Amino acid sequence: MKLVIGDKNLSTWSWRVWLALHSWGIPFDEVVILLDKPNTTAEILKHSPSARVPFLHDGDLGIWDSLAIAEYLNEKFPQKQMWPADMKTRAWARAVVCEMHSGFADLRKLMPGNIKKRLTNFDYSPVAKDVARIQEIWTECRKAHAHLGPYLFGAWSLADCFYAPVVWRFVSYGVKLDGPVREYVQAMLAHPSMKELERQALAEQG
Ligand SMILES: N[C@@H](CCC(=O)N[C@@H](CS)C(=O)NCC(=O)O)C(=O)O
Repeated sequence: MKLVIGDKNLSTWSWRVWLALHSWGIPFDEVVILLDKPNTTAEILKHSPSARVPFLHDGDLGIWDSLAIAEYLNEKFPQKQMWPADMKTRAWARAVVCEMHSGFADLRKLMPGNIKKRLTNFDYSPVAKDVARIQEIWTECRKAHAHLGPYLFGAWSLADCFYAPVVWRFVSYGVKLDGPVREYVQAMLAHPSMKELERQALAEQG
């Protein structure tokens, strides 16, 4: 399989799928296309008809959109258990992932993902509603699953891959973190695949 992604430092949608492949030990080649360059769209269009990354090549199949790719990986590698095993828990996990996938536009706009960035005193009050809702999601997930492990649904799942970009946004923009939210961010930053992605992003030029 070959994954087409944007910069390791910037491409939040790419992070989700890269984390899924890396964390579940699925071998893949990668093509990195730098975003915000004059030829970015032309380069992406060589792979993806949506002019967006991530895009996954698997033989003669091509899939775009991070959620469609994640669901494909889940079906292709059922033994990896990317979603929680219990049906009701799985439905909850998909609900929070879909809420992330289709929402929080204000937060994305005001606080673009950038692993290298560290701001103090950033005024995130214009997106306080988004920040509060995400913290509510994390707190409720952690409350119900803390006995099973440190991630949203206990064990590492696709839900964590989809919320990883917010973890870095909260760190980059100095969002105040307390209690279970703080613990979750710490657990995420300590995950080996999160650390590897961070290492590669910090090493990236540009
Ligand atoms: N809903 C899409 C969104 C993909 C997206 O917007 N990707 C950005 C990069 S993070 C992109 O390709 N931008 C194209 C550009 O900057 O020209 C997904 O989940 O994959």
